[in-house]
Amino acid sequence: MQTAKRFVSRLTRQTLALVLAGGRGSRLHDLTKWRAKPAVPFGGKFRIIDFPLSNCINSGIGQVGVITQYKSHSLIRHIQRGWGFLRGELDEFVELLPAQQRIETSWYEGTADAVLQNLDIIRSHRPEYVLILAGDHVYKMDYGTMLAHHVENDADITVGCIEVPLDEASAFGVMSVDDELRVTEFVEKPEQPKPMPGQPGKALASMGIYVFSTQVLFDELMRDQQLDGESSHDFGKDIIPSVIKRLRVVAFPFRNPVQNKPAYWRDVGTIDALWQANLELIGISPELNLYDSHWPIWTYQEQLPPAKFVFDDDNRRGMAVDSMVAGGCIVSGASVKHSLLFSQVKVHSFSEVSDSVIYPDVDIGRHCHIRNALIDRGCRIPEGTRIGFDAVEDQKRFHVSPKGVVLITPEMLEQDYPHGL
Ligand code: ADQ
Ligand code: ADP
Repeated sequence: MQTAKRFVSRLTRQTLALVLAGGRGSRLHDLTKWRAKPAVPFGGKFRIIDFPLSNCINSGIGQVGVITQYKSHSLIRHIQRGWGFLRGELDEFVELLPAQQRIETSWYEGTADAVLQNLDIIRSHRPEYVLILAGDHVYKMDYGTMLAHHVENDADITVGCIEVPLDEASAFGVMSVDDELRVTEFVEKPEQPKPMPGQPGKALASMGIYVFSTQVLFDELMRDQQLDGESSHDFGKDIIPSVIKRLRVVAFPFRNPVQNKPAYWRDVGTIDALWQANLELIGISPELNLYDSHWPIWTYQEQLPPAKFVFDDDNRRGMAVDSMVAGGCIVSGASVKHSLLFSQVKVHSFSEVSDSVIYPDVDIGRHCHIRNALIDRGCRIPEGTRIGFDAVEDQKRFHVSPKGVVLITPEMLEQDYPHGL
């Protein structure tokens, strides 16, 4: 046991993690108009990127680069404020690697190009392994196990994978493996994904996370660079499919060892998925447990006073049930049900909020009735507003998702962004 632990901790110390955090996440509509998807708030006090970053730290990987591109201001600020606690003198860091046009003049193209642009920085850290991660997935995973799998299987590249329903599989890289988990086929976003043998309703999807032995990464990036015009310089589209026959590419199935089923992993890429994944956290034993002290999710948060639930001047109760409420919130003479309130949300008298996700600094005026909503940071909901009761009305001002979640942003309310940034 001790030997196994030492083996893994040696591997994690020899690893540089690169979190790709530049994607636009366009299916999140106006939520990603001003911020990159990894900066989208999640879980009451976190941003999505806190999950892969916390996974790194909890796995013992202290060397982390975050590659940013699209609308990175909010993301950069979050990381600078929240992730500066690592010990530089112990060679631990979370380093920001913005698009710097380090090579030639190109802006980052695909994900492989984003890594190539930072090759000199990667080289300077002299890692044995490079762990490529996506900045926009919510899950808790011990990357040490994946690294051990990579080394024990003598792999050149290891691809994290998870079973997904066949009808959702065309959103992913879909792979086939042999009995020893060697990847025999990899098709990026196939129109007709192949089911897993013996499991007609499932496909094996790539999680878009990879362990590369460092020299293999360098060789393949250089090879891909030569293919200008024929390659979009993307790991999923170009690099992985092109190396299956030449190199030893191994799959690492991400499973929950205790329950022996695929582990919790969400690409909260749509308004519906984001709303649902947030509300799922409220249940008594959600699949994603944020209260697990063995796997803390780190983040930046201002120092805030406790949430309070108060009687208003007319002795009307302020309450929240079946809900999660972050610091600095005040619910006064209003009722909140099955909802998630991020920090500093105010709900005023006579209002009712249910089945909703409310991002930080939102003010809900008196006599509002709100359900099935996702309200973006800083919105001031005017007195008497009704949301979630009449889709035709809602659609005139807001965005209504296919499953009927109403997305509201300050712009839709014709309000300025409030915190003067
Ligand atoms: P997608 O998620 O569609 O598929 P992509 O949009 O390239 O792939 O995003 C991958 C990650 O890289 C995201 O975290 C994104 O934010 C980031 N990113 C994208 N372009 C970037 C750039 N130029 N600079 C920096 N960061 C960038 C991938 C794989 C699939 C796999 C799914 C799993 O290609 O095979 O199934 O992830 O979600
Ligand atoms: P924050 O980190 O404060 O949550 P956001 O992620 O909400 O910031 O937004 C990212 C950046 O976009 C911030 O700098 C914010 O000021 C800016 N922004 C957001 N909405 C608007 C808007 N409607 N007009 C101009 N700038 C905006």
